[in-house]
Amino acid sequence: MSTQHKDDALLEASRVRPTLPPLYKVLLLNDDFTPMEFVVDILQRFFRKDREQATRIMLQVHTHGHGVCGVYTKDVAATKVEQVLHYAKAHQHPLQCVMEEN
Ligand code: TYC
Repeated sequence: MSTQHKDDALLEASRVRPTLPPLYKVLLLNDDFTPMEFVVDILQRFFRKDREQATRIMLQVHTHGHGVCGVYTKDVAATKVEQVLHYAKAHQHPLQCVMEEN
């Protein structure tokens, strides 16, 4: 198959089936100091979880070391991480939040 033909086929495939943007998980990490109630509040405030979902995720982090708060595009995930770290720092808690490609 000619190079030109392959290029045309690739172009056609991307036109018909546009690729989805990469998604990122936002994770909370466990520590020994941040109060459980503060973590539940974070999950409700920044990740729009109800109290039951927030409590479940907080306990997952507390028990297993990390837990997924949500999955977002890169910019949204980065903003969530920034908001959580800023809010935790303002309240003098060492809570850590990271993002990781899904
Ligand atoms: N391990 C904390 C405690 O016992 C609670 C906690 C949960 C902290 C989740 C951080 O992301 C976290 N107070």
